[in-house]
Amino acid sequence: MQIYIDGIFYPKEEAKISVFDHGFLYGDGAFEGIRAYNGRIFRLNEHIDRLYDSAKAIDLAVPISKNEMTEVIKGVMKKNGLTNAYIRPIVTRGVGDLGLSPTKCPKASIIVIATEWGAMYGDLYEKGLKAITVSVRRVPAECLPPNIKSLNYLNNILGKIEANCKGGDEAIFFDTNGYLSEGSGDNIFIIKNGGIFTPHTINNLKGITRAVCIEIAHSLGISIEERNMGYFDLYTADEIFVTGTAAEVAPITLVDGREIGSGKIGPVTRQVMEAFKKVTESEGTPIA
Ligand code: PXG
Repeated sequence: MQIYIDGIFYPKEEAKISVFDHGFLYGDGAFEGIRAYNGRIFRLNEHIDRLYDSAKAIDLAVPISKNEMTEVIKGVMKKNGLTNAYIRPIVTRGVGDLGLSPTKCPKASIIVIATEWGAMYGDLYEKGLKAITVSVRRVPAECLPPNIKSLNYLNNILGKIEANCKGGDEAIFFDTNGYLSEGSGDNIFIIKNGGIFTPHTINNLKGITRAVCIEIAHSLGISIEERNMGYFDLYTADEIFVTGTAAEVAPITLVDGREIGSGKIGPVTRQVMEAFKKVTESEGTPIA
């Protein structure tokens, strides 16, 4: 595996950053998770736009242009001989001192890792995931906007730990107002009476897979609406699925030990899963 750091490729064992990098010391930086299918990078421009927006929101200047970033990402895929992969571009604040101030970090660093990574939840795409509503709330936008895909995922990880401890495959977060937010690394969709509902993106990450699923719903003629939801909507849903680059479209059949709908993967979820697979197989920015 060859990893890109600031213009140079290093073997995995030698790919290292400074202990004084503020990305390491404080989670001061931004990242993306991107997938490539059959030699094409899925929704690459959207991921690059979100990476640069995350960086902009924390006043971090990415030292290369978006076009250059595109070429770097394609280059990492080529260098590693990959056609199907998970790609992780990272922009860190760079090397500074032990103080918090980013003014002490003259230059941001860019790291790109790409690796083969199949279906994240294995056989659960057929069995359904068990989800747990966690007591830790999603960080509110007035503290840290969930739309910054920052290097600090402790809020998400605390939820994942709680879900793991309680025997769940994924966490479901509420926000501090009690509204449904998202999973630890995915957006959430609820199906009720044939319609699909998903929370507004004020309290969750504006997921790129989420956007694809909204497009899919429109193309299938299924009604889709953004709205505030709570526990009631979750427990009385006919079907639930979560979406993310890593998770793709994953069905949730049990929440807090309660069966959702029939307790089996529902027809709308199946339709969206199939359509999503078709989209990933037919689109994307070619590597070559
Ligand atoms: N919400 C959060 C908090 C995320 O981190 C998504 C939603 C889905 O967004 P996309 O654009 O990918 O559809 C994410 C995705 C993991 C993992 O291991 C997930 C993400 C990042 C890193 C790891 O599940 N982000």
